[in-house]
Amino acid sequence: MTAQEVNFDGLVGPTHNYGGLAFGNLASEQNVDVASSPKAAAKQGLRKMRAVRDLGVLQAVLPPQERPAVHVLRALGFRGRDDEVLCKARAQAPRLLVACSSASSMWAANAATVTPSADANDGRVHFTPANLRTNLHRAIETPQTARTLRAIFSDPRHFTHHDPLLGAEEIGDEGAANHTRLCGRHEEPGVHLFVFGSHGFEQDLSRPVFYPTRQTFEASQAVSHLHQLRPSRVVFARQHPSAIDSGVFHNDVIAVGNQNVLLLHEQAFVDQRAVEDELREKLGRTDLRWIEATRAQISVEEAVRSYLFNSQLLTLPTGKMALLVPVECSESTEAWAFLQELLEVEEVVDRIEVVDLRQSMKNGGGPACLRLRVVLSEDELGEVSDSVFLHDRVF
Ligand code: SUG
Repeated sequence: MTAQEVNFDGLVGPTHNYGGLAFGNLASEQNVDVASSPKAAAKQGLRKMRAVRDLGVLQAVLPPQERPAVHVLRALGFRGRDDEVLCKARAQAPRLLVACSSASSMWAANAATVTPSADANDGRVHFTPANLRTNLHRAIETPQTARTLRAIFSDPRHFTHHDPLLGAEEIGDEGAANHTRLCGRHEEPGVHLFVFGSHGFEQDLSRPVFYPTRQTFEASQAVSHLHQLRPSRVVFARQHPSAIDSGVFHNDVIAVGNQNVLLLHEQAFVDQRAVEDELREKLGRTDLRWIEATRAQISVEEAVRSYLFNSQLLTLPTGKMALLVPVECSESTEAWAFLQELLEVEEVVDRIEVVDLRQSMKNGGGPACLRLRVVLSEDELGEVSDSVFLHDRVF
């Protein structure tokens, strides 16, 4: 049976703003208090979804979460009517109100880790909502994300939902932003690349100096166990600490993969050659196309500025691939030159689509951040309500 990837994008909510909430995410730090336009942000997100759909790739929408999260303020002791709770929070704990007002659930790549049925011993699609414990404004997304995913993928014959990992530092989990599945065709068993920033129990010297790590090895390992993935089909890689210190707060800021293709920067991982060798070995007969940008081609800093690797690498109905990149890539000489090479020399992609997501990008959220990939067989797809898919009447 064939399988295909569905992209679930988070819809931008009406409280979208620049709160400077994400330490280590340079765009978030740099744009604090810049005026936002939630309407423009929502339109940009929808246009991006339409571009994906127009490429012939299935596109679905995740609803925004209710914000300001008055229920969180109440749970923290603010009392009264909703308007009173908000006024008191503004007077007594303004930063808390900002955190409770973030529209951050738009970055659906952090919603959960999802693995297809072809890879699990029980033959089901597995979901683990991310605990997002590094930042309060993100951690408060998890309960609603879990409910939303259970509602959309409700048939227990096909879908298994795990509880989020407990919200402790040692098991920080940021979901699919640090997970890439490589395979031949989507329906064939895949190899899972889990990327972590640090070991939860280690006080090691190889941590980044300036910025926090968000994903731990222990969290990635737990998700791989829960999802019943075979150890012979799992690879763990550690993010390069200097990349994290340059603003690579998630792996999807420096690498993107699809099927047998992995695009990445040479400074993505510690011991990068060993990661490549292990992936090749575990992929067996599937020929991995590992395409690495060197520092001479583009610095990590420029990769972060342009979000070159936060692109969406999509399989088209023709079997060829397209890369959907943020407009910032077309403004970067180095990023654009690398893209031309992918198109003309490597011939790994057939076309490049440029999208304007500046509203989200100012918070460090590019095309790949805004989507959660779910690979589904025809039967599984048949169990998902048509109402979550993007239709023309949305525009
Ligand atoms: O968690 N930004 C998000 C961006 C998430 C991007 N996702 C992926 N790379 N997959 C974050 O850092 C900024 C919010 C603010 O500052 O108002 C923020 O949370």
